[in-house]
Amino acid sequence: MTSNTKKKVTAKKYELTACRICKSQKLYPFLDLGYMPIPNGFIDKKDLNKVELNYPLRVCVCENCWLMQLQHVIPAEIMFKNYLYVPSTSKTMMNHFDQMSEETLKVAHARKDNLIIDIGSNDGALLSFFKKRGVQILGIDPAENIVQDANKRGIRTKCAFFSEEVGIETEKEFGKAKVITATNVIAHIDDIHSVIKGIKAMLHPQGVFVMEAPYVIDLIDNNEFDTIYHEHLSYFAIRPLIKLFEMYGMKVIDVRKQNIHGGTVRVYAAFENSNYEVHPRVSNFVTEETLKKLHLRTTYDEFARRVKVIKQDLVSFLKRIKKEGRSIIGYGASAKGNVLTNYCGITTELLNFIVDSTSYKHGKYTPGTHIPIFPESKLEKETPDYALLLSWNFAEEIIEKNKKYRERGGQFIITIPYLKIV
Ligand code: DWN
Repeated sequence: MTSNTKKKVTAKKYELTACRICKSQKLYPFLDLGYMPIPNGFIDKKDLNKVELNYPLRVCVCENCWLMQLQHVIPAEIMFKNYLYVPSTSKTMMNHFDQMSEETLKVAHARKDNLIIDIGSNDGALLSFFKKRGVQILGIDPAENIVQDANKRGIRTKCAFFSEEVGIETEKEFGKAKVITATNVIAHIDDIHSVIKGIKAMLHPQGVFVMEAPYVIDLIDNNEFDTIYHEHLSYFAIRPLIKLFEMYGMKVIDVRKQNIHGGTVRVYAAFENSNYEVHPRVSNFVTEETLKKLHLRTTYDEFARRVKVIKQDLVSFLKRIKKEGRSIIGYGASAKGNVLTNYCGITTELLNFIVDSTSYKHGKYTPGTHIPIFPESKLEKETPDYALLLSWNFAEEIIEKNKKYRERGGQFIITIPYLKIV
């Protein structure tokens, strides 16, 4: 393994002193995943010996509104200006976005001349389905490399970090939006109050804002600790989100559970004085969060204890089969996979390489652990004994597409919610 010179970064990152939503200073730290590089900081071969910036990855929970959140904030520019994650390589995600566009247009009673804005639009995967349904579209995303591609493919996209100011200028330029979407992005933004003010500025009085984010109950119940990384500043429950929208004269009108990314909530919000009724499902989520004891420290302490057991079980299993002379690779060069390998100290001493479907990542190396990334086609020619599924959230799709590898005797190692071999 190339020596990974861990440099602890002090400049520019900052430590949270108050809750991102309610500003309470009662923050309870409960899990420390150590210092590690940013989760999508894939490295070119020529840079392998350069010093890598490592940041603390510690989680706390606000004891006032019970928002789970990272204790340190890494500057967004470092993580998102040049971004290597795109959702469109997954059929599961594309089917999900297709269904989401259909559902949101129905909820908002949108017409063809209505504007739909997607915040954090990435490669335009979601907007492409809105465009197919004939409505006007606009993306907003900070990743210069991906925005360029999106515009080339006819997905009109502004390159910017979303904020109140960007919302105001976007409304002036494009008018009010009947639907504003934000999938896996609100959890990534530090100044969440600025974002909500920006959304208010762009939203039609009878419009809906729809956000998707991993659901904290699934994260805790399924031990999804590898979804805790520097990009994800907040880990949402519904109750703190209701409080956030109420601060700005908005209401959560519906919450619908989704199976993607290890368990996600699709949250609909609208202006308090709009025509939308609040669906009874909303209070069911709040009740469930009380039953799951999200308001007690022990819930988080118990989760942290399970994380340590999963790490021990996985590392000892991998070391044992390696000692028996078996070959092991990784499948899916995901951000969560980079957290798992860095937290567990899994390097090329255990995984020979990782295969991935994202062309941007081929030929690069994982941050911190420096494992080489190859196209999935490498598995057509080789049959390693085991593939550690680093993108377990796409287990069904990945296992299905690798029938031949499994017929040749290859087996998948799945770590979440507990270690199992399929
Ligand atoms: O919030 C975020 C989530 C939505 O996506 C972002 N901040 C970053 C990113 O996290 P991730 O990289 O853990 O997400 P995924 O979608 O779990 O990553 C999947 C990885 O697996 C991609 O690199 C593509 C790869 N993959 C593959 O190699 N073969 C995926 C599928 C479905 C496949 O068949």
